[in-house]
Amino acid sequence: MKGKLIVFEGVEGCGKTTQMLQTSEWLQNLGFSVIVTREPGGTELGLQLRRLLLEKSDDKPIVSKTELLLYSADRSQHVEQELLPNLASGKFILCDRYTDSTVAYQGYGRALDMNLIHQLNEIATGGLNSDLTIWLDVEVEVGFSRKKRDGLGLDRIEQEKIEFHRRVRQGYAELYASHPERIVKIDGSLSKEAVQAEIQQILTDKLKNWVNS
Ligand code: T5A
Repeated sequence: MKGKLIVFEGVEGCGKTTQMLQTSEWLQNLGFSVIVTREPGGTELGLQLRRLLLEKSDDKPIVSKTELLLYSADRSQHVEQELLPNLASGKFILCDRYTDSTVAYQGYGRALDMNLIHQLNEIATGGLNSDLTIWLDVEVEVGFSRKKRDGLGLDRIEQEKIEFHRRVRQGYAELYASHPERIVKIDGSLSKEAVQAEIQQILTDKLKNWVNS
């Protein structure tokens, strides 16, 4: 079987990271070779870009178009250095955020030109799409109440106004409506166990097709 790219998406605190790690463990127990990675920050260069992107700096705000270019640069490096080689060697890649984040955050959130975003996504990925994208949908307030409970503070993007994050969620809803062949939606407000059970069910069905393809 060829390698597969499975992406986890959603607003802040939707539970992506938690679910991605549990899914990795489950797939490994089934005998698959799995790597987990993320954007931004899935490479050495990407870690530096992640810091630039998420650190709060009031006196030197990042211009929206620069922000878009930095996320694209991170993705370009990540695709070449991590995703393509691991897919070629037949691995399952579980990735925390990918191209849909740019559409949702820079497109819907920042209202940047959608054609420009699609062009940059195409350039950065060379046309590599996910085999499956799992969108964990929660109300923005639910995600932030989880983050508040964690007490870790908010990064530059998390500190945007609530309306920004509502537009991001709307962006995911529109992406889901446009790409039902690629994106599945799960109610991220359910318990961690219930969300994981749904993910395992979806992947069990997918695996039947993938193994035979
Ligand atoms: N970004 C990214 C862009 O603007 N454009 C882009 O192109 C890309 C790629 C990246 C930031 O960059 C932006 C989006 C982001 O702002 P990130 O690393 O993805 O940041 O950070 P977050 O999205 O903030 O990820 P978090 O790790 O904070 O949130 P997660 O992964 O959604 O949530 P998780 O699993 O860490 O859980 C958060 C808390 O909730 C609990 C967990 O235990 C944890 O305490 N939790 C639940 N509680 C109750 N019920 C459940 N079902 C729960 N699931 C998790």
